[in-house]
Order: sequence, then structure tokens, then C-alpha cells
Amino acid sequence: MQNTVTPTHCPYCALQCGMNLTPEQDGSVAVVERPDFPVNRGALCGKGRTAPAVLSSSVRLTTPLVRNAGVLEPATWEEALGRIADALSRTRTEHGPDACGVFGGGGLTNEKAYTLGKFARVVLGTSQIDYNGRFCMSSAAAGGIKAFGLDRGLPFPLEDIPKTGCVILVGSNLAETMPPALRYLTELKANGGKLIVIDPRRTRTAEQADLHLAPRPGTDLALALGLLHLVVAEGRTDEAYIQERTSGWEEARAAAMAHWPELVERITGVSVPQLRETVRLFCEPESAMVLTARGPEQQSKGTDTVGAWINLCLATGRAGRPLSGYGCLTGQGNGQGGREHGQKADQLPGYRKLDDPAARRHVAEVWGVDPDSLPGPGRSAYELLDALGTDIRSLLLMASNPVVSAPRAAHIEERIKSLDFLAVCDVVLSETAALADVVLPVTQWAEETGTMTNLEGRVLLRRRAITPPEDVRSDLEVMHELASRLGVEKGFPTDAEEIFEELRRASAGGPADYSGITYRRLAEENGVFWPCPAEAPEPQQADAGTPAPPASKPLPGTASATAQDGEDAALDLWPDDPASEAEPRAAAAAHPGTPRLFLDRFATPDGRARFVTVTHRPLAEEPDDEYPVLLTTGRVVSQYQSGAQTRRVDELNAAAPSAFVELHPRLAERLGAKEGDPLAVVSRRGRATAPARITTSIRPDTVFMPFHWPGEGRANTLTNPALDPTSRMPEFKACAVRVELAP
Ligand SMILES: Nc1nc2c(c(=O)[nH]1)N[C@H]1C(S)=C(S)[C@@H](COP(=O)(O)OP(=O)(O)OC[C@H]3O[C@@H](n4cnc5c(=O)[nH]c(N)nc54)[C@H](O)[C@@H]3O)O[C@H]1N2
Ligand SMILES: Nc1nc2c(c(=O)[nH]1)N[C@H]1C(S)=C(S)[C@@H](COP(=O)(O)OP(=O)(O)OC[C@H]3O[C@@H](n4cnc5c(=O)[nH]c(N)nc54)[C@H](O)[C@@H]3O)O[C@H]1N2
Ligand code: SF4
Ligand SMILES: [Mo]
Repeated sequence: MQNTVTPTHCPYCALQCGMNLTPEQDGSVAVVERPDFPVNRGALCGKGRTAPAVLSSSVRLTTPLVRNAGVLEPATWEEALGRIADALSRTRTEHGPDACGVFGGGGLTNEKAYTLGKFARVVLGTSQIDYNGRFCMSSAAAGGIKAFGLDRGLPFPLEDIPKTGCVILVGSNLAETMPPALRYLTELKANGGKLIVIDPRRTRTAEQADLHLAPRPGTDLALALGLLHLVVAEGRTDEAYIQERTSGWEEARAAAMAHWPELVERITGVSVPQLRETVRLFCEPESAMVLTARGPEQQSKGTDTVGAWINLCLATGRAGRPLSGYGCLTGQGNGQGGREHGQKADQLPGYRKLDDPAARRHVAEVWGVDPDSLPGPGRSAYELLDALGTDIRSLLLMASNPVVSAPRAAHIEERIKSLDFLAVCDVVLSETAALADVVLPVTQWAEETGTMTNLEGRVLLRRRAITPPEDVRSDLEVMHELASRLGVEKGFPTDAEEIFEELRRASAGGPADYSGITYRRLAEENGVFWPCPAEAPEPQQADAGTPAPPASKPLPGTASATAQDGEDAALDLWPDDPASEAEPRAAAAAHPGTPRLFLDRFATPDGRARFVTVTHRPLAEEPDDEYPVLLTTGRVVSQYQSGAQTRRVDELNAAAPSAFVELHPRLAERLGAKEGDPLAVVSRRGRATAPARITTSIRPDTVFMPFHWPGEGRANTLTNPALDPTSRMPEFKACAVRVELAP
């Protein structure tokens, strides 16, 4: 019997807010508060509240579409899948396996991301797979791996934030991008902790800050180095910690010392007294954190910038200690898990490296293939999209809308159009799906089961609450059917839990080890933090921040003793599963998961965190006489990403109907522009137009556009695809433009 209330999670961002769903008489589904989930404690933003609107068949895809004589027309699944399989096999025969590309998304469940990576390597034999997460947190991931030997966005649960002494929030507008998380910052302040926000705009988040620094876009690296200079000059380093827990300090220190406060003031526009005040607020309390988001990361020097912020934490002894550390606020729903299990160009499941022979052997054995048959690393997202129609002839795209979200989007749109064949799996007819030869309609969050890993590294269970429309299938069924048509009958099941069981084995022993996690545990404990190996740790090795609790007690921060709905549903998930009786339930021997990382040692070979030696460098494209203004881009609260989903929700559209150009009154005056006047923003890549929104909250040398819309107001027509040399992240956050009154 189906429970009337199903506890699950929001389909959108990485906070993965808990929500309860109840089916209504008319077949729709209502969102009800779910107070037992600790991350959001019942709170939801407008996107989460209205998410069921996209389940309605009036806005979603309900049947496969195939292109006939240039027009997309309804077709049977047989026909649609047949066309995709034929096209992929023809491409492979005529041009080789690497002419087949695969592009995934950070919104996919762990099971889907895992299967997509396996599909590319085992069924297509292609190295050409990457995903939209490359555009998201890849610089933070690269920076974290360099310094700590491991990339998990937050090394501690969000619940630690209110208890620390100071938070420096760099380029995150979480009041708009993760509204329920704002509460952690207000609680921090209520507890006497200090909040410093670094953003070229005085955002709703910056308004909460004790100190707001508004640097020129793209100068965070210089800013962090200048702060480190002051830390050294003022004798605020933690020498004992540096000695005991780090390596590389001398070189990093020398590099920072070249960044004099006065020089940094000139580069960033942040005054020396503000720099000094930042250092004081950060260094005086016993504990402190630096959290970055897309502002400093989406730069052609994002990896070095993250490294510089981590250096600041290491020099002051603020990493791998209780209530202190560096963290990245990951963005997409499964932005964390989606970067761990193999849809990334250089990666195998469990955050293993594709060029590591031992990793290849391990995963090949789980997959039942010859390690030598696995291709090597492929291209990064932008480079892959840029190769469409040349090296890459056919593309299978799942869960991304690059026509709106990729940098230099007009060029990428042309590349997509020049493909021999494009297949898109989506829930709606996105701008990219509209260009496809075959579009497959897939099931959505509320209609399927699977796991997601939130920004804290907490693995969560997404539960099926309603029955999908008849002619819609899951991404997993799509990959199963395509594998079979391409001659691979085994290894692509359609049941998410069966795939998760394989993922556990594939990830075992890897950096992102999920082998101790089961669906049952996820349901009972309201999530489990990775790494969670199959074996419990020796008592002294247990995560020092969270001693392993007795089996009957929930983990602090992971489970709630009042999880009534969660428990009911957990039992319902396995009503007649005989195996479950035999299986130990969160047994005493089970590993508790790892809410807090690095307290004993970092994940580097010698256990020490590594300073990186970095120095300031300019933007890939600095303003000049022709393009004198800086454009930065980002988000508004009521739209999500490319807007493919949220632009189909009336309430959200009413709140944020179209693109705009945010600019300072001084710049507006120079242009002779009044509020609402249409402005043309022109870069070396193209031209976009949108109405002026005049505000003193932005720097006079900078304009801001949100990137949620296609067409004339598409911000990505303008953006610069200059890539970070390590993370291959494009420079979404700063390029040179000219602004004029549109005729
Ligand atoms: N409403 C909404 N919420 C979302 C999303 C969404 O699309 N809409 N997307 C989700 C995803 S995938 C992500 S990645 C997150 C992103 O979450 P955030 O990183 O919070 O979002 P952004 O608006 O891209 O950028 C944050 C801030 O960076 C500032 N910024 C711009 N340039 C610079 C710079 O050079 N330096 C610094 N320090 N700051 C700069 C911008 O002014 C902006 O306020 O949000 C998630 N949540
Ligand atoms: N200028 C500028 N550009 C940016 C950014 C920026 O700050 N500035 N931010 C970048 C960032 S951080 C990100 S994350 C990207 C995101 O950009 P996109 O990758 O375009 O993200 P979405 O709009 O979320 O696209 C997801 C698509 O997948 C569909 N979908 C949702 N769930 C599923 C599913 O389970 N299966 C399938 N098959 N489809 C599904 C949705 O309907 C939607 O069409 O944009 C990047 N682009
Ligand atoms: S904050 Fe993110 S996860 Fe929470 S309701 Fe809003 S979009 Fe959903
Ligand atoms: Mo993102």
C-alpha cells in the first residue's frame, strides 16, 4: 500500500532541501513541509515550493520526438531509440568511437551519472564525455585536490557554520541561490560570529554582512594574497600548525609577500583599512571558515584563486580543525555526487582517476571488461562542445541546456547545429532539445528513486512519490535500451538500487567511498556522509568530530530522532524484501560516515595539506577603449540555471520574467539611460539586449546580467570561454563589454 506522504528532496539546487510530497485527487502532487530533514528544517525557497508545476503534462515532454524533413514529430520509443542506436553505430563505424560524444549533468542522480560514464566507456568506447559541472565547481574541486588531496565541497556539515567565529563568504549570493541556508549565517551572527561577504555587488547576502568588500570582478586572487601578506606582516600566522600539518609554506609565503596591501588596493579596489579589518575579524576568533562559490571560481584563474584562499586558511591554522576550514558551496542538485562517479572526462567511479592503472583494473573488474578496453581521458566541457561537428559527429546529451548556459553560446549553438546527429534526454523541450534529431522524454525527481549527494557530502535518498506519465521513461531505461541495441546486453540495469549496489563496489577503496552506504541506511539515517567504507573504522581512527554512536542512536547531524515520516516510508520501501531481515540495520559494525574531514590528517600521501605558490594575474580579457566595462553574470532567486524548468512555472516567471542589465547610476548617466531603457551589451563574442536596472549596489565599472534566458537577453552570447589551465573552467564571471542604448 502506498504511503500518502513521501519524504524526498527538491529537484533543484545542492542544498537538496527535504520536502514531503502528497499525491492529490487530480493526479498532481502537493509539497508539504518536512521538518525532520536537518539541512533546511522545513524551509523551502519559491523554486522548491513550485517544483511540482513542471510535472504537469502541459509543460513537459510526454512522448519521444524525431526529426522528419526538418520538423520534430511525435514517434514511438522503438523508432526513437532505433534512430539513436543507428546514428551512434554509424558514427562509430565511419569515424571511430571518439566521434561519439556524451554530455551529462550535475542534476543527474548518482546512479544515472555512474551509468552514463559506464555507457560512454563500455558501450560507445569513447573518451569524449564530460558534463556541465565543469562550468560549476571544477575550480574548487581542483584547488581542493591540490591542497587537501580530496575534493568534497564542504568538509563539515552546514550546522557547524553558526558555531564558528568568522565566515568569509567569497562570491556567493546564497540569500538568492540557497535561501534556506541564509539561516546558518543569521545564526552565526546571533552567536556573535562575524560575516564578511566579498562580492562586486551589494547583494541580499552582502546586506547581511558585518563587512562587505566589493572588489573589481576577477581580482579575488590578488585579494586573498594581499590578506595573506597582512597576516604575515602582522605576525598572525600559526607557526606550530604550519610546521605540523602543512608543506610548501616558504614558497607560498614568499609569493604572497610580493602582494603589498597598497598594490592589492589598486588591483582590487578594496581599501587597505578594509583589508586590515578583514584580517582582524578572521584571525581574532578561535575558529573561522572561508567559503567560496562561483564568484571567485568561474574565472580563468579559478583554481589558483581557490588555492590562495586555502593558503590563508592554512597559514592561520584554520583547516582540519573543529569549526574551521575551507569549503566550496557546490551548486547543482547532485553537483557533488555528479562529480564523483565517472561522467567527468578524466574520471572513474569513486573519484578515481582514469589514468591510474590500479583504478582502471579495479573498475574494469567490477564492470567485467578488460582494463585495456577503457579509453583514456577526454576533453573538458567547453572543449568538447567546441569540437562538435568537427571531431565529434554525434552527441548524446542528458540533463544540460548548453545553448543557454555555455560560454560564447552563439558559437556553441552553431557547433551543435553542425553535428551529424544530436539526441537529447530531457523533461522539457529545452532550447538545446529543440535542435535535436531525437528527443527522449524522461521521468522526473518525484517519479523516480535514486541517490543525490548534497553540498555537504551527505548522500540522500530521492524517493518515487507518483507514477510517471505512460509514455515517459527513465534515463536508466534509456541507457539500458541503447546499450542493448548497441550489442551490450548486460551491465545496464534499470533499477536504481541495483545500480547503487554496483556503484558501492566500484567506489570501494576510492576517495569517494560509498561502499558502506545502503538504501536502507539512507532512509533510516536521513543521509550518510561519504567517505563511508564498508568496514567500521578502528575506534581511534573514527572521525574525531563525530564519534561513532551506538547503533540505536542517530548520527549527530545526519539523522533526526523525530523522523516519523522518514521512518514510515523507509519501512514501506522494502515491504516484502526478505533480504532486509538478514541485513544488519545500521549495525554496530557499520561505518558511521564522515561528516567532518581532515581532523586527524589531510588526504595527501604524507597527511599534510599543501600550500600552493600562486601570484596575481590579470583577466583573460581586460577592459580597453573599445570594451571599457566589465560584465559579470550570475543568478536571481526565482529562476534556475538555463531556466529550462523554472521558465515553465507561472509563479516564478511572474517574479523574474526576463533578463536585465544591472548598472550603477553613474554609468547609466554616462549612457543617458533611464530605468527600463533597453541596453545593448556588446562583447567580442556578440551582442545581447535587455532593459536597464539601475542600482547603487553594483560597482560603477561593472554590469551584471543573469544567465537564465535564451534569445536577445542571453548573457552567454557575451561571455568569454577563456579556460582555467587546470580546471578548464570558463571565465563566466568577467569579460570586457561595451554598453549602449539599444536603438
Ligand atoms: N535561484 C537560483 N539558485 C541556484 C541556481 C540558480 O540558477 N538559481 N543555481 C545553482 C547552482 S548550479 C549554482 S553553481 C549556485 C551558484 O550560487 P552562487 O555562486 O551564489 O551564484 P552566482 O549568482 O553565480 O554568483 C554569486 C555571486 O558572485 C558574484 N561575483 C561576480 N563576479 C565576482 C568576482 O569576480 N568575485 C567575487 N568574489 N564575486 C563575484 C556575483 O555578483 C554573485 O552575487 O546556485 C545554485 N542555486
Ligand atoms: N554566464 C553564466 N553561465 C553559466 C553560469 C554562470 O554563472 N554564468 N553558471 C554555470 C553553472 S554553475 C552551471 S551548473 C550551468 C548549468 O547550466 P545547464 O547545464 O544548462 O543547467 P540546467 O538549466 O539545469 O539544465 C538541465 C537540463 O536538464 C533537464 N533535466 C533536469 N533533470 C533531469 C534528469 O534527471 N534527466 C534528464 N535527462 N534531464 C534532466 C532540465 O529540464 C534542463 O533542461 O550553467 C553554467 N553557465
Ligand atoms: S534552496 Fe535549493 S534545494 Fe532548497 S528549495 Fe530552493 S532550490 Fe530547492
Ligand atoms: Mo552550478
